[in-house]
Amino acid sequence: MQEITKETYLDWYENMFFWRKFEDKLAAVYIQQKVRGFLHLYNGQEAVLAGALHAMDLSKDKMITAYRNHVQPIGMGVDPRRVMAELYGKATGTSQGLGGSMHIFSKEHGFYGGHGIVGGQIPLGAGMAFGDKYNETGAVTLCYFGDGAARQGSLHASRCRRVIATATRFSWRTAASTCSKTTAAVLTPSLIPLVGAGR
Ligand SMILES: Cc1ncc(C[n+]2csc(CCOP(=O)(O)OP(=O)(O)O)c2C)c(N)n1
Repeated sequence: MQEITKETYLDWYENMFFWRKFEDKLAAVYIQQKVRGFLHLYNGQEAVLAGALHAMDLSKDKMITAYRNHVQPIGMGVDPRRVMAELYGKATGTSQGLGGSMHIFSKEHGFYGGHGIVGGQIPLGAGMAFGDKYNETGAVTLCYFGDGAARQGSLHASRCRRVIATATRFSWRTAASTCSKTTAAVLTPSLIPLVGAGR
């Protein structure tokens, strides 16, 4: 990992500030109904992204996440105007305006979405990491999910598959899972039922 210097902190701050402003603007145009459909923001979690990007090798590593996906691709090098165009449903957007808020995608920049099905990105991320391990590229896949998604069978099935693969031939050190523990699954408290289930 690169050294963390004063310039790094300033760089992080500048990026985080830009991402926050970008999403604040989105919230404003959403209220004006210029952006349609759902809009899930990443506000408040920018530091997680700044740190993760610092640890990544952007020439080969990949990222996949859920629907709070507007600023990650920008951090990975996608032109913010293309992300904004996608949200406006324009042909110049990252998915030609067909994906919208939850489906920003840029294979060129190693950003694999943007997924609306809670937990849907987890087995996909595990598969991407497996592909890199299999092809010995040395690349790492970062897979983000919320604590609500942590209850999805897809997480446990992916982990189980990983155990089987490790026991046979492959070691999946290429997959890094990042769980955003906000104690909320959108508006539903995600810890209360978990505590109940543990009794
Ligand atoms: C398979 C599936 N079930 C239910 C939903 C409805 N849903 C959308 S967001 C959400 C909560 C997800 O919570 P979490 O993973 O913690 O992410 P957060 O949005 O809180 O960051 C649910 C249940 C969905 N999109 N997909």
